Amino acid sequence: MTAGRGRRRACVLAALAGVVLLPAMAAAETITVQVTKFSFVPASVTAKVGDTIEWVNADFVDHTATAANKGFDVKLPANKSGSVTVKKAGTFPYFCRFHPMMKGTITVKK
Ligand SMILES: [Cu+2]
Repeated sequence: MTAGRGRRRACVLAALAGVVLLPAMAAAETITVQVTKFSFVPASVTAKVGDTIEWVNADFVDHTATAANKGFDVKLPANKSGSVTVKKAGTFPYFCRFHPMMKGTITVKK
């Protein structure tokens, strides 16, 4: 009888710990990249799986953030923003389809 109650209390404590810890572990961030004067600033960003990369286009022309491996192709109209949520670890070079000299890199860690 007493042993059973003790085990149940341990289960409740474990469940409470899970409730407290999970939101902290799942917290995803948004990393902002400015698109200005035909360049990505900063050109290299580091993110974790689940984070969102947001590009804010401050230029008066359209740009894109297009992965070299075609994993994403985000349109960035003049004075607008666009974003992508990264789901895999790795290094992802990207460029602008309209101005291929515009280049950036997203490094995603687990
Ligand atoms: Cu461009």
